[in-house]
Amino acid sequence: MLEIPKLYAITDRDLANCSLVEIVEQLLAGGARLIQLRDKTATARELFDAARAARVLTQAAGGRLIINDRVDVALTAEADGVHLGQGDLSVAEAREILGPEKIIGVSTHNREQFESAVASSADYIAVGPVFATTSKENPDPVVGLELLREVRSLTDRPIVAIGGIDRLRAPEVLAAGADSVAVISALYPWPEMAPGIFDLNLRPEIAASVRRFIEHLKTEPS
Ligand code: TZP
Ligand code: MG
Repeated sequence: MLEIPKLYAITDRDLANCSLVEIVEQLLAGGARLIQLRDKTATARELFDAARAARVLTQAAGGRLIINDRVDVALTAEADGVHLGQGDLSVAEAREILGPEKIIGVSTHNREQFESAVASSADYIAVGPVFATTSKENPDPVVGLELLREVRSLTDRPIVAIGGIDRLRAPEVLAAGADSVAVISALYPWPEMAPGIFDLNLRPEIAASVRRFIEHLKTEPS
């Protein structure tokens, strides 16, 4: 069974205002050990180059690197695994390509999709959006904590909650049955803080915000 940290950190180049590799560097510096390389606008070439560099960094830190969407990039860059959406290759197809050792995660947005994921060889199953999110184009309807509570009894495999989770909400999400929270915007929280802030070097802020998130998860009962 996959051992999964409580925080699953996801890259966002638009929010971070720096390169994917710089983001990974900061996520690791903040203590994240499970990182998803997600960039919907990168070419395969760009994603591959970033994945190769990010893999060196994650390995050195004892972390794991998961590639969003692209099984080909995950395979070629020798990442630790891939995260699949409902529109990507199926878990079975990805498993055939990646083999038994790689981590395969899959997003689900309702009970039916969750049950299909349970029947697959997915190593973890993501559920969301738990809350409203602005980090995904055309997100599925919000599933709330109810779906998490409902599906918890269907599997022993790790459940990852995603969508609108900040550090204050994370404990209730874990209490509802999630093993881990996948987070984008709460790790890059400054656009609301001050206009023009993108002129500053915000990279250390990413690490600080990851650190705060992890510390909060340690102190809160879940
Ligand atoms: N899938 C469901 S919600 C979501 C994805 C990729 C975005 C999560 O981002 P945020 O900013 O933590 O809501
Ligand atoms: Mg996808």
